[in-house]
Amino acid sequence: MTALPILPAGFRFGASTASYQIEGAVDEDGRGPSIWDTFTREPGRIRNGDTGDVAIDHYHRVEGDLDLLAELGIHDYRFSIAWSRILPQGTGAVEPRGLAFYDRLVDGLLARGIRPVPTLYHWDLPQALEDRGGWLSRDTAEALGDYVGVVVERLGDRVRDWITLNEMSVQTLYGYALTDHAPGRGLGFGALPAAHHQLLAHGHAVARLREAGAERVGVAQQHFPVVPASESMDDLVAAGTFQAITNWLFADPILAGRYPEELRPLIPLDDAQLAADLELISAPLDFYGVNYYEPMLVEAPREGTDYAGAAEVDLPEGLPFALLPYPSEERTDFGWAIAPGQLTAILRELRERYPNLPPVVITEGGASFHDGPGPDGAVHDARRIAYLDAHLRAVADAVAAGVDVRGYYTWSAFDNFEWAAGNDERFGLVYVDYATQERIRKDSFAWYRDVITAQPSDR
Ligand code: IFM
Repeated sequence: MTALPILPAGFRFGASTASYQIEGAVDEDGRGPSIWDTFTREPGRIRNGDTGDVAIDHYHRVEGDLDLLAELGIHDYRFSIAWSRILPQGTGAVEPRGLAFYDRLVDGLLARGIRPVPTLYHWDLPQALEDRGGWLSRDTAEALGDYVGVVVERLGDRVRDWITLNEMSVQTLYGYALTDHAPGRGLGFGALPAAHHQLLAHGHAVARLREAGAERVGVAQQHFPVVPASESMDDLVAAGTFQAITNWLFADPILAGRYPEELRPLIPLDDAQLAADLELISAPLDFYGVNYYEPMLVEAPREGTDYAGAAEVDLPEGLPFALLPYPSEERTDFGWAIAPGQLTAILRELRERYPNLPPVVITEGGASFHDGPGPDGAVHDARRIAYLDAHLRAVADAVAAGVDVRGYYTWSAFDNFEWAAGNDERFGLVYVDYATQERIRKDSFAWYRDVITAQPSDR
């Protein structure tokens, strides 16, 4: 493998995590329950019945974990704030012990020379808000704005970079349209209000952050490149529809102030209200976060074909598109296609679609490989190194093609609770033994550190 660096001076390397996936301590210091506490307690929802009750116990091991991040040498650490630690009921009384935890985390990062990049919402909606309608209710968008106001008042003197929401498309699709993620509603197209209200929440969050003088504000969006299974008109139309639902439904309102035309009739708002909402939603951003994992292969459903289990997302029958596994010689241990060229492709597509695209940060990229400690006690994860190397080169290709990409954050710093897949899927640069909570640096940890060290800095 040729040595990196291949990215422009000042390019920022980071690592990402999220509160419910690492913190544990779900009943401590006044934290209120979130939809994931409820969901993980429902039988059959999560592989092996795993939960985030303890996860990697980061809440209690924060100092040691921060030392590991410092050793890794990352410029930026993206973590998320658990809404129900700050406002246990989602609105109303503030829990000072929750704020104190993130205060310590931010101070600990700054003391180690790492820039904190908090995500304000990464799927762990307070259960009290779900009980009042969750993301189907417009009030939840306003409640998020108020919560953001509380957080920025406390941390805004030290935090300069903020991410509003994580992957609203995934929460809408898996949590509201299907039943794979919390809250597991299974509403099909009835999930669309959840999309609009998360977008609106993003708009409220940006407004609150701007009022408080935040320097850099962005959002983290999952972008699945959508590839038609053939050049036939039917497949092109099917892929276009799926593309609109997974990508443009969430990116167009933010980056272009409109909904994709074909989806507008499904948004139950009159024109005046929609225009006002879109104005808020499309307030300019300082960066646009792209989370990239794999492409989707889409075709027009063929009569008599059973698509159940064909791709990793099982869609209900009767839709105008069907998902197939993306053809790839290499797959992660989670079964996801490894296709770095598709990262370059989606970045170029974003730049072409949005003339006002702000600088991009890859806010997540990584792979689950199940490697564990060998006889020598070390974790030799050569496949993760190859994966990251290829994806960094794909980013460099996008930069060479004129896309302004400013950073890459790997998912994830540590192995963690992978939602419906539980603890088996391991995305970390640091291996975590869930029985003992021992942390073991994987080979990719040293590799990433060396890449960062070799990167010309303009800091
Ligand atoms: O673990 C998740 C993360 O929470 C959101 N983006 C995708 C990751 C891997 O599935």
